[in-house]
Amino acid sequence: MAEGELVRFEKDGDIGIIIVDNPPVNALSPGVPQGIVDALDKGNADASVKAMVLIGAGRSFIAGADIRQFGKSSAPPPTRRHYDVMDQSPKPVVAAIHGYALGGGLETALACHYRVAVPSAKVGLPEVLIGILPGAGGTQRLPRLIGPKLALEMITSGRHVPAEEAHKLGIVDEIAPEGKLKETAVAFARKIADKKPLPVIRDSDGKLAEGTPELFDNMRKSIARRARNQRAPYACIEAVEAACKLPFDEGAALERKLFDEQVGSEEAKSLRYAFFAEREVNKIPFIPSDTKLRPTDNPAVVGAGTMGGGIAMSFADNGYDVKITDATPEALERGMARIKANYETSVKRGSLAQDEYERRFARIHPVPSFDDLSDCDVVIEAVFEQIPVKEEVWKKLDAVMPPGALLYTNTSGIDIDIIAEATSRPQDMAGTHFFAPANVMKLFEVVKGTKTENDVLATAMALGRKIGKVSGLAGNGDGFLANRSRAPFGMEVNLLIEEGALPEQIDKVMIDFGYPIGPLAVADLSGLDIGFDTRRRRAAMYPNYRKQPIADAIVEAGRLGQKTNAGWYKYEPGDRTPRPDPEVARIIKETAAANGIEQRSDITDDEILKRLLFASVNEACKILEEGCALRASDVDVMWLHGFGFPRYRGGLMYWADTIGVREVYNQIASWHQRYGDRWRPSNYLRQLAEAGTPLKEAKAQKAMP
Ligand code: T1G
Repeated sequence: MAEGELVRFEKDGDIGIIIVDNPPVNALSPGVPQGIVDALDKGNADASVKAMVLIGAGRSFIAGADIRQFGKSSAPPPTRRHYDVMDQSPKPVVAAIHGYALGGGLETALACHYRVAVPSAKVGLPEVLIGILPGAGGTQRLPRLIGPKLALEMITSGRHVPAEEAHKLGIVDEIAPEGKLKETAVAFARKIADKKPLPVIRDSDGKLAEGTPELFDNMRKSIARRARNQRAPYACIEAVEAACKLPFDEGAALERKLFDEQVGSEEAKSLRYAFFAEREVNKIPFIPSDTKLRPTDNPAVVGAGTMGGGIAMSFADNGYDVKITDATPEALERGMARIKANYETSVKRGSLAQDEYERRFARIHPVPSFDDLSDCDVVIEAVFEQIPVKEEVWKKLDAVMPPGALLYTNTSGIDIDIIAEATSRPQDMAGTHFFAPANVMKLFEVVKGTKTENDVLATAMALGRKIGKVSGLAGNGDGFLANRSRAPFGMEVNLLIEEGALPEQIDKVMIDFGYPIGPLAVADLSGLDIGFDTRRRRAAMYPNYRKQPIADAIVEAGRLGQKTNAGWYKYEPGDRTPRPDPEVARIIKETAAANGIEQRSDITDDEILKRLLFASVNEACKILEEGCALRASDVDVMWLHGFGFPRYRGGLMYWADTIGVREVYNQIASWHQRYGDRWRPSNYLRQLAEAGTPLKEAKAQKAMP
């Protein structure tokens, strides 16, 4: 094989083997499609070849088009696309699938005559997740193969479908034993080599009759909430609908037209940015990539409260047997009952099968004492957020955990070094900060203590991914990265209310912007007493902490949120719909008057949006200045997975670039003049503005402490 040869052709007797070899995921980078065409021509021209097998080298089949090429000026489309050459191949081609067949990868496999896959393989058309639609016949071939209804579900969700299910759906013709893919595919090819006519999907339209207008209208209605402000999901539906109305080539031409319109859109660019930001966040420059990870096979959780229970569920949901303990048998019993109730709610909602619930619950092992953790290799502490409580627990854990065990704390803001010093091995400690509800929220904030070893950090980052989370690294400091960058957002919400904005106005602005739920309704959901306690703690820690009399008055009026059917909104019993409450408007007005706060009536939606988000952009720049974040795209990943920031906007810093770094800085500087110190611009932000450097390219200005 010539060096760098992306596609090679080999023979196994009378079967031609086409091998795509473009690590890491055999993307259809420049040279790959042409390589496949050349190999097909070679096989078809070779009289000794009766059939061919297309297979990926390394860990996967083809994971799609090369996303890095999008938006780059690419060469004119090839006259002979490999999909079409495959269609017209006189000799059968069998796709042999392992790892992933996604996007252009599955479209390539659908252009083959047959598909064989190992059980661990996954197939899908996830283009909608990066703001586009399948552009190489997927919206035309898949509905012809499995029917428009199932095709619509796969294409509008972007779901990765496991091979066994794909076999049931008729996408995969045969399941090969793990590790025996090539030989099974070759045997399959030999078996069907003389079968005529060849099954060419583009010519089969038997199932398209199922594609009624109701089907497509219902799909449009069903995605309306999650596809708000987006175009790609609707373009997907339009293309599949065309498959049911138009001949293949015309449908494919419409698909291509929609694709070309979408690939350069802001929506697609933002989602591509998010895709690569989620890959970049895993790379920690100061940790050598060959750092050996410590084992995390026997996890334990200390503290069976809401967070501890959710953490234990995250482990169980991802196949781990996990121990859990608490200070008293009663507390442990309550914790296990809460976990059981959470699972039963999911079963009732139909989002979890009864047998799967039982399997997961059985993996959570309540143990009466810390001594029972002596065989665990990782422990996550999730006890009450008070230093003395943490110190007492860690002293006990230090005595029982085996040498080299990983000591992780789920604190959301206490100085990691203080907790670490409660043990004799601070180098083995790091923060692993989950977000509530811990078994649902994806963000897993790994916090570096001053003495934390590199392998302890690297293992934590990997552990997060193993339990289905998105790991991101943060430096130690008040609120670490995520909460610290969000705190000014929360402060501006409360101050805008003081100045005269109503909760429903603020929430509408953020919902229109793309958030699933507004910040005030979120506060009601998690309970206003949490914010109240945090403000009390901060006022005690920071003498010139800016008190928030109105937010406090709401709580002092006994309005704690959904749990009291009254908070910033009122709630009908059993109904979670936030309803504006004139009583809140009265409390706001009276408390403002009582505190001599002048209220304005000219607060615009634009001011609300920019004050909330610019405040956090400014703080994120300060965090980068101090080295407590590695890069701006990490901030964005944390906002996407920790705070529900609308994904099709890329993230906080990426979105701010759509406004422009200079305009953001100028606005912040003018608010600094108007509102004082809380709007003091970050020096780093000023430098970025002066240099015109996009915020998404901002990087740590110091080594992480
Ligand atoms: N293009 C370019 N690079 C890619 C890539 C792709 N399609 N997929 C992965 N990579 C890189 C990734 O950036 C990372 O690089 C490395 O591979 C490992 O990825 C015509 C137009 C396949 C499930 O949307 O979902 O086809 O950081 O860390 O967790 O209609 O990657 O190491 O430098 O994610 O094991 C459709 C995208 C494209 C699939 C593997 N395909 N990829 O996950 O590894 S559009 C997709 C994934 C298309 C057609 C249209 C995942 C994965 P680096 P990783 P992983």
